[in-house]
Amino acid sequence: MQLITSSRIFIAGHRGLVGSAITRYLKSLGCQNLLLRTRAELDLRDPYAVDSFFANEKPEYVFLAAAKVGGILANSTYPADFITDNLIIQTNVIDSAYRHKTAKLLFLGSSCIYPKLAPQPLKEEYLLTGPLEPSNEWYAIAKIAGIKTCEAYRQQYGFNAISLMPANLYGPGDNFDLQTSHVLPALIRKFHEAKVQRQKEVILWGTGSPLREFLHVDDLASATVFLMQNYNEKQFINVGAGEDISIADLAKLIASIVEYPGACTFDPTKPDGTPRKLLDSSRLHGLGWRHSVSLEAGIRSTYQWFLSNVHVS
Ligand code: GFB
Repeated sequence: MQLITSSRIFIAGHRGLVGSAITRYLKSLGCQNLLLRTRAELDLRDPYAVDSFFANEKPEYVFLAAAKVGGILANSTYPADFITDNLIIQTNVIDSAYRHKTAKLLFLGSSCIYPKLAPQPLKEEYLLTGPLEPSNEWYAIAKIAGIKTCEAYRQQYGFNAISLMPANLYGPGDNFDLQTSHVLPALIRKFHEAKVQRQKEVILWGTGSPLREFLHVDDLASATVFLMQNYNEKQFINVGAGEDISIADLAKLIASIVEYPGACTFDPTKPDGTPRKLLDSSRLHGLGWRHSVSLEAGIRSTYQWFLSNVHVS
């Protein structure tokens, strides 16, 4: 069975950064049978509601992009929510998809599943070879459990569930709340507001030395559909852009795009998180997929999205 434009496709989490990008991409391909539910319409933490949704709608393909996500501060402020919500949501959706005969499910993880001090770039086989980064271990444990749930349902039931591990994502639809967001949207907001308010200095967290690999969410969306069409293995697969950048250099790049002329100071009392998490995406490249959005172009378009949708003045 192959995903075609008339397939019944459920995008769990279609209002989030990832789910909205997958929805846009599938619509651009002409998919007409997208099954979309807001949180008010379908609480994915409720196993009975999820089961009844699958029983009634019988999705053929599932993109599992619903998750409790956030940046370094959100992860350490809400550890119970990050582990429990994610475990419950993914278990409900994977189990119902299997029981109601979904043809294929794609689960989304994160590069934080790898050990904090694993060799770089991170190959898929480094999973579970060392201790996790403490600032996001709750989220990482839930995502590792999601990978293993997919593997277990494949092994025991022959259910075609695949998993992707993306680099740090950004793009239109991102969360720009300074308390809960990831670094890239936080810096867009901080530099923009400092420019508008003519502040002389912007304070950023940590030392600026950690390295991060950023992938535009439209590239991730294209990778999810590519793998939905072309990949049917137990082994989860990395999805990255192949390059990383220090937080200090990212700050310089964003400041220049936003045209903020002032200074930028790091507050080392705030956590750095893991020192580096560059993915080795050669397995995916070997299948024929490549990303296409450069970091600079991606930040420029995300800044425009922010100006039109978040900070309209
Ligand atoms: O994106 P981020 O919050 O999470 O932070 P992680 C990345 C780096 O940016 C850290 C620094 O070294 C932060 O200290 N940073 C500097 C800032 N200024 C800021 C700021 O204003 N806001 C934020 N948020 N960071 C996440 C995990 O880790 O990666 C998630 O928490 C997930 O679980 C995600 O896996 C992909 O990259 O450290």
